[in-house]
Parts: sequence; structure tokens; C-alpha cells
Amino acid sequence: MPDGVRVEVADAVATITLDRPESLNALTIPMKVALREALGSIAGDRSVRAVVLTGSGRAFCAGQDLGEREAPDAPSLDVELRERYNPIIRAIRSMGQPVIAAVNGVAAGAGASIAFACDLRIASTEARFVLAFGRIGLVPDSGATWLLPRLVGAARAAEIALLGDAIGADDALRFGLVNRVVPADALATESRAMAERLAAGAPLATALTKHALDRSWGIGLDEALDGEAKLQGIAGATRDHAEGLAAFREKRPPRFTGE
Ligand code: LHQ
Repeated sequence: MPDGVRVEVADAVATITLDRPESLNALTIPMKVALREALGSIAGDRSVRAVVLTGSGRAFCAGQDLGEREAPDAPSLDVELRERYNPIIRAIRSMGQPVIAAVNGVAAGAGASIAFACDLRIASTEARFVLAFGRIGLVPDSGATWLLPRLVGAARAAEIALLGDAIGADDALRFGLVNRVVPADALATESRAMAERLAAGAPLATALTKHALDRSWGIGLDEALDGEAKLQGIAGATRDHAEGLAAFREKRPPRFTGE
């Protein structure tokens, strides 16, 4: 595809592939626009219940295309972030469907930030994360300064962000940066299997769970307890909740419809 982003939907799972392998899927403006549009259209599509985001070739994503930055008419960095990167991060966090980053290779700069913004990360043994920003005199962006400490804690986040060393798959697992590590040739299958499990869940309960987990960072326990009661009131009024109870009673798997 000319814009470097491919989207395939099969059995309630959308797979978004960053597809510019010759540049390690480094992000150009058309790719960022296409990624934002793909996420927006999936968010509004009730038939899609889980998303896998991955890269083609040997990389997940090398972050901003640095060649593009050297063009005389390149937008300023803050405009680029506000108009193109931040909406991608917000779209991933605000969409109801869970997003799995299937990290097939290097994730650098904003490519790492995008992986951090996903709900779950499955890394191939070939994956590595590079907070490459400092190497080119920039600050971690696209959510990295907020997401990273929440994933790995303050001390490790400072080390990763300030030193910028590449983190391999095993260390990423040890640090809690990824949920699991699988052999490279099993990544697509394992990610798909996890996405299918998520897609079989009750969509509203999944969306509300995602929302509640995100919201928890900015509130105290009392507010969280109130918030959970409110969300449970909403989830408890759905047909899917009734279906879950019936399936338990009848000793069969539930068939959730999103109603
Ligand atoms: C690339 C890139 C790349 C273009 C590899 N661009 N070609 C947001 C707001 C606005 C602007 C500023 O930035 C941001 C956020 C950011 O993302 S800043 C961080 C941008 N990314 C980087 O600084 C990473 C630059 N790349 C690297 O450090 C390395 O390429 C990594 C560590 C990703 C991979 O290293 P290797 O495995 O050794 O591969 P390589 O360096 O040989 O790259 C392979 C090819 O991909 C090569 O092209 P060539 O024609 O020589 O084969 C690279 O030039 C190209 N490439 N990253 N970001």
C-alpha cells in the first residue's frame, strides 16, 4: 500500500501492519495519517473486537522517519507531535478494543512509544526497544515519559530514557515492559491467539476495564471504588452479562454479542 500501513480484518480481529520495511517502518506523514485513520475507523466498527499492531520485515517501527525531518518544509516538532503522533497515542488509549503490540523487531523512538501505548505487548525474541530520542538530542515523546514509568517503575524508566541503551526481549520481559516473549516464528500465531481470546470477551466489559485501568492512575482508591460501582452498573445491565450468567449455569462457553 502506498501509505505504508496495511489493515486486515478477519474474525473480529483487525491486524494493522506498518509496512515500509526498507526503512524499518520509520514513520512518514502519510503513514501517521493512515495509522490514525485506521485506528479511528476500527474504533467505530463494532464488528472488530481486538487489534494486533505489528511491523513488516525485521522491525516493528524505527520511529520518526529522520529523512523527512530534513526536508526544508518539515513541520516544527511540536506541531508534528500535536497533530500527528499524539492523536495516534490517544486513539490507541481511547478505543474500546484492546490493542496488542506484536513487537517483531526493533521498536525505536516513537515506535517504542506506540508499543508502550498498546494494552499488551508480545515480543519476539528478535525484539528490542531503543529510546533513541536522546541520541539525536530530543526528549522522549508520544507518551513515553508517561507510559514508561507506569510500565517499569521510576528507576528503570529513568535508566532506559536517559541512557538510551537497547533493551532486548529477555530484559524487556524481566522489566515488565512486555507481557511475554515468543520465538520469532511463533509471534504472529501467538498474537492472533491472544487477540482471538480478547475478541471472544464481552466487548463493553473489555472497553470499560481498559477505561478503568487508565483512569486509575489519576485518582485515589475512594474514587476508584465509586468508579467501579458505576461501571459495574453499566456492565451489569447488558445482555452480555445475562449471557455470561446463563453460560455459567449451562456449563458452556458464553456467546457475547456486545449488547
Ligand atoms: C531509518 C530510520 C529512521 C529513516 C532506520 N528514519 N530511516 C517525533 C516528532 C517529530 C520528530 C522527531 O521525532 C519524533 C519521535 C521519534 O521517533 S525520534 C526517534 C527517531 N528514530 C531514531 O532516531 C532511530 C534511528 N534508527 C536507528 O537508531 C537504527 O536504525 C535502529 C536502532 C532503529 C536499527 O539499527 P540497525 O538494526 O542497525 O538498522 P540500520 O540502522 O542499518 O537501519 C536500516 C535502514 O533503515 C537504514 O537504511 P539504509 O538505506 O542504510 O539501509 C536506515 O537508514 C533506515 N532507518 N531508522 N528513523
